[in-house]
Amino acid sequence: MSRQIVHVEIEDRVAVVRLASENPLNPLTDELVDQLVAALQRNEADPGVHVSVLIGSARAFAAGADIDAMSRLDYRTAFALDYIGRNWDPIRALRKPLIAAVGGYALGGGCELAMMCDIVVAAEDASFGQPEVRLGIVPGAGGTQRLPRAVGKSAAMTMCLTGAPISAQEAFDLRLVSKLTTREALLDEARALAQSIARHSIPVVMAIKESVNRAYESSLSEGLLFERRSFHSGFALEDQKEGMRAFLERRAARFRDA
Ligand code: CO8
Repeated sequence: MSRQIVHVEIEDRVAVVRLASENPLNPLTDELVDQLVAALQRNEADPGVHVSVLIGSARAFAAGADIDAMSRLDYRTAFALDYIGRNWDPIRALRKPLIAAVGGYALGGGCELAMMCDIVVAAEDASFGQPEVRLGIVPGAGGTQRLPRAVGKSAAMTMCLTGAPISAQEAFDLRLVSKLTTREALLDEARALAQSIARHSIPVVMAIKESVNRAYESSLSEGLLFERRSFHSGFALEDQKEGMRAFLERRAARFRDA
């Protein structure tokens, strides 16, 4: 049996998923990503988990793909085995919210992994970068696609073309990060945010994630139609009745699916 390098703790409907490779820089080896995906898929299937928080080590969220393994890769193998697609695409398919709590390095695939999450919280010591150009490759897990959507073309081009990292403060100013905190408070802040989501009705939370993601995948009119239908279907839920009744009765909602 392989050693466990991804650890999960569940409390109050929030799962904290910790990347804990032997190398504290958390190179994204196949072993690490396979275990990460397995953990996230278990959370997805667990009705006791509403939100996951992904965190790395004291030194790094993740310092990118495993350069040692990539140095031996050829085109035939990369294509035939669907390198990256094979074990990264399932992360994209997750329907429950995933929050990245980034401290230390988030480079290459590490930055891309953070961007695959729904919300990014960062500690002041975090740095984000797409250094692939310095290794003679193109980013391969969304760096050229999610980064411009997050920070705009000019900043994304600068990061991808120079390979130079940006600080947590710069990432916050560019809106790559939505909350900046101290290193000590990183996990507590991310967990508090997760809990404030987890107390809501889970089918509604999942429908909202699905609808926001549509904004990246469709035209405005298609996205608005998708949202409208999702909104209409919400009236079939018991939790809609409870949420509105609770408001009118001036009390806290007791959602069935919270
Ligand atoms: N892969 C493999 N090993 C790594 C990696 C990595 N990404 N990063 C660091 N290491 C290893 C080093 O080789 C070294 O090993 P050893 O102790 O055996 O010599 C050990 O970790 C410590 O590293 P450093 O001595 O370099 O530590 P420093 O504190 O001096 O520097 C840095 C830390 C700045 C993070 C530095 O290690 C670094 O620049 N790392 C590489 C960062 C990088 O280029 N990342 C991008 C990789 S390419 C990529 O991610 C493509 C994305 C594709 C999608 C993802 C698919 C999985």
